[in-house]
Amino acid sequence: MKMEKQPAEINYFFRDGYHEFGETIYETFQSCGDVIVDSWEAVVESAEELYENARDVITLDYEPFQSFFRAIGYAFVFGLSLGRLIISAVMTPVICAVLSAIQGTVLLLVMLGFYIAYLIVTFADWVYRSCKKISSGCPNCQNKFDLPAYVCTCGRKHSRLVPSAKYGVFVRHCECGRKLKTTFFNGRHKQAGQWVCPDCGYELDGSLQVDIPIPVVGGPSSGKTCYISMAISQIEANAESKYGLDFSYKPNDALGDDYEENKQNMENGRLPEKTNDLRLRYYQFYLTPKGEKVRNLISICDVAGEAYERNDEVGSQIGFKYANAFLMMVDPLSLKRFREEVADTIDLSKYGASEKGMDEVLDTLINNLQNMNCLNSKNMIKTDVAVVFTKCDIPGLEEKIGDTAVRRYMQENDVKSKYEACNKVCEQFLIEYEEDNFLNSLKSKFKSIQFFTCSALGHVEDGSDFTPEGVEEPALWLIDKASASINLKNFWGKKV
Ligand SMILES: Nc1nc2c(ncn2[C@@H]2O[C@H](COP(=O)(O)OP(=O)(O)OP(=O)(O)O)[C@@H](O)[C@H]2O)c(=O)[nH]1
Ligand SMILES: [Mg+2]
Ligand SMILES: [Zn+2]
Ligand SMILES: [Zn+2]
Repeated sequence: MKMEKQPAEINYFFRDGYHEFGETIYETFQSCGDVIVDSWEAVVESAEELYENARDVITLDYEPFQSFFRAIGYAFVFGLSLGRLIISAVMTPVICAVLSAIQGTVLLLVMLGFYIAYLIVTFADWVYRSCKKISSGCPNCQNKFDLPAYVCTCGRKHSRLVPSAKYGVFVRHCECGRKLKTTFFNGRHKQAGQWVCPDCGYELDGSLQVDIPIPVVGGPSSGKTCYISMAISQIEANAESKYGLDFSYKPNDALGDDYEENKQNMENGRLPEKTNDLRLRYYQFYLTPKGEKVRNLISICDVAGEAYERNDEVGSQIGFKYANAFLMMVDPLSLKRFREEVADTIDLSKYGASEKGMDEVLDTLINNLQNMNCLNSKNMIKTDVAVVFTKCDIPGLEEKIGDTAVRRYMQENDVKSKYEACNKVCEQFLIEYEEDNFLNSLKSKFKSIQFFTCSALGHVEDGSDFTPEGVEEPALWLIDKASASINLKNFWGKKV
């Protein structure tokens, strides 16, 4: 792969090496040519003198006696010059060629050394990155890449600060003269300077990290924002004590970050505002096992539910394509039959009942993912999905899909895993309320799905504190699946 031009000095062997090599050969052969020319001239000159003197001797025209001795002298000079010509015409080129060949070989060996070092370092870098799943994403333009672009303290942008045979394997010199480290191993990410998105220039964190974007999918008022705020604050509260993970929220000012505000509001029993943004809004936090150097940067992405009513809106957002997993929010009240059943007993507006059918939301998502080439050879989407029934504080739901229902199913069917039972119970619920379409699409299109039930609030808004139930589990399940370093198998009772 050819690297675009970097604002760095070209490695000596690339810039001067070739040039100097050529120059030396040229000079060597040129001086060799000079010797031949000189010798030739001497031969011609002595031959002429010899001829003239010999002629004088023969014709006895002019000082025949002296001419005779001069002729002998010139014959001698002629012999010497001829010898020199023969030697310089035959031997010098051979010597020049041998010297050049030696020089060329040495240069070639050094270059080869560079290439081998380059290949080894690049390969090691790749292995390390692949094993750790190192990647970065941009919460502004939603792109994903293996490495952000580096901006030197002088302002010059190095789009690929990686080992290169041309600019340097371990280090390169910026045009400003600064020495820049180019690999994970020697602290590339620790040096002064800035890391930015290679596409939009948005400032990013250049530390070693694994980018895990998880869009939250659901129609308008399905409970996405309540869930996200509550799930992140629950993970924040329990990360260390319960899961032994380090949590650190990363405020994101690409599109404005209202996590703190939502959290505060919800802690005081108030609801977050309706989301108006049709673009994915990334709520980002680091979640990493203690002592692990490569941090996971989790992005839970919210969007106004209306986005799922518009194909073009989802289709224009590359973030969906790069999603590691999806959190599918299902408001039980969006199941038409269920909504009709409970309409007489509860005040639907208090629950912010979502009227948008989940099958339509899912269709929009699947169509767009198909267009984005996210299908594998079996025509399935390679992404894990957590299907989360939210608002499970709705009266009567506990009996149908809540813990009570799950426990009962486990007892009656001798099922050991509560997750397996939860899947069965939720599937039955969907079938009972005629949502077969939604269920079939889910099961046929995604690599793996797991159902969850939760309540972000615990009860309708009444001024009292909210009491979330089961909100962190679905998010952590997906994070565990996506992250190489996080392992919560003890919590699930199996490896996910
Ligand atoms: N009882 C109860 N109501 C909830 C729960 N979660 C959400 N709601 C209600 O549902 C409404 C909508 O929730 P949001 O989180 O704003 O929904 P959203 O999916 O973000 O909606 P958009 O921003 O319009 O896409 C809230 O105002 C609450 O009234 C819950 O766990 N229990
Ligand atoms: Mg919202
Ligand atoms: Zn510089
Ligand atoms: Zn960007």
